[in-house]
Amino acid sequence: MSDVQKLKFYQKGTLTVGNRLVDEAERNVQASRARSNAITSGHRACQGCGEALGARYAIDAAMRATGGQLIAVNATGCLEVFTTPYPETSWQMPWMHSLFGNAAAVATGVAAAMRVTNRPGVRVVAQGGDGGTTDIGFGCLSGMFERNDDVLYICYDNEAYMNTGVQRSSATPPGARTATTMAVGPQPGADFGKGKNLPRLAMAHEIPYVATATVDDLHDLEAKVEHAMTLHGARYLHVLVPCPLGWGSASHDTIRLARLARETGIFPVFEAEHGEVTRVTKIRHRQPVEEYLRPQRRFAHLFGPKGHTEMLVRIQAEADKNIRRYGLLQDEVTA
Ligand SMILES: Cc1ncc(C[n+]2csc(CCOP(=O)(O)OP(=O)(O)O)c2C)c(N)n1
Ligand code: SF4
Repeated sequence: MSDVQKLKFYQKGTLTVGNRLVDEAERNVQASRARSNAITSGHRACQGCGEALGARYAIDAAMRATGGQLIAVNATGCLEVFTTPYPETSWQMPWMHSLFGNAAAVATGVAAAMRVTNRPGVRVVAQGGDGGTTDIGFGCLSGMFERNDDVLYICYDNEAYMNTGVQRSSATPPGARTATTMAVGPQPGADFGKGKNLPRLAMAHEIPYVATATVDDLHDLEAKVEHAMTLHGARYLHVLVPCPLGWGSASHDTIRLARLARETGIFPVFEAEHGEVTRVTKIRHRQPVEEYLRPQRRFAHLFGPKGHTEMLVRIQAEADKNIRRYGLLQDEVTA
């Protein structure tokens, strides 16, 4: 069988091509003890991908917090696809691909395996997109919360099923155009009054720690991951990660949009312990929602002469509700 191609899993060796083009002796492998980045260069995310940025900072922070004693379980989705095109991987850590909907259950199993094999120092992170988390994976996640399994679950929320062509998820905001919520009819885009607020659903389970973050404040994201790794039991981190492809935004606007989501009140940033909000990130320069919506083509139908002012008013009202609910303005007391 001399014509059978020998395949091994290699980490990518250069920025632009895979390790397959490098001599075998020069290839670097996955399990380097000297690794410094959980996701190394060479992955295939779109330019300006908020998910790649968020995952890199979150997992690196978890690696630091655990002295590298970390296993990651990854639901199917963009993050999994752009980091692990067979037979290559960008992960420089023990990393498992679960099914689309069962990352929380697989992570529970990994944590149990560490416990019964007497390796309590090895910690577990599960991660997935909003579709894998709020829709198909929600049952497994709720079970993980209810059992208080020792897992940090991180949802990278780009507000749609991006990997399969931008279909609506239950985290897609009202008014947003996706492949399944077209910009047609009297009220174009995704419906109002539908969808799930996962951070609040996680809080309802009264688990030890729930937090939200965005990729505009990476120190805050890192601090929340590090804090989460000091705790045991079920923990949930919901990170808003703009997606240039699905949002129709410029690659260089990823950080700006994440900041505007926070500064408009559309995405409240807070921490909660055992079901109670303990800290919020105040809005320093409050912005109207138009500032956030306008640079995104998924909301283009709301603007212009044939726009939908009444929908903008409703979206502003939702942001205002968040501001009141969490006390997001500088002079307000924490909710
Ligand atoms: C049971 C099942 N149904 C559908 C799919 C196809 N699928 C793979 S990834 C994906 C969308 C992932 O969306 P999300 O979880 O939001 O992550 P993103 O790609 O946006 O980061 C879908 C529908 C699948 N892999 N398994
Ligand atoms: S489609 Fe969106 S989430 Fe997926 S790699 Fe591109 S920018 Fe990132």
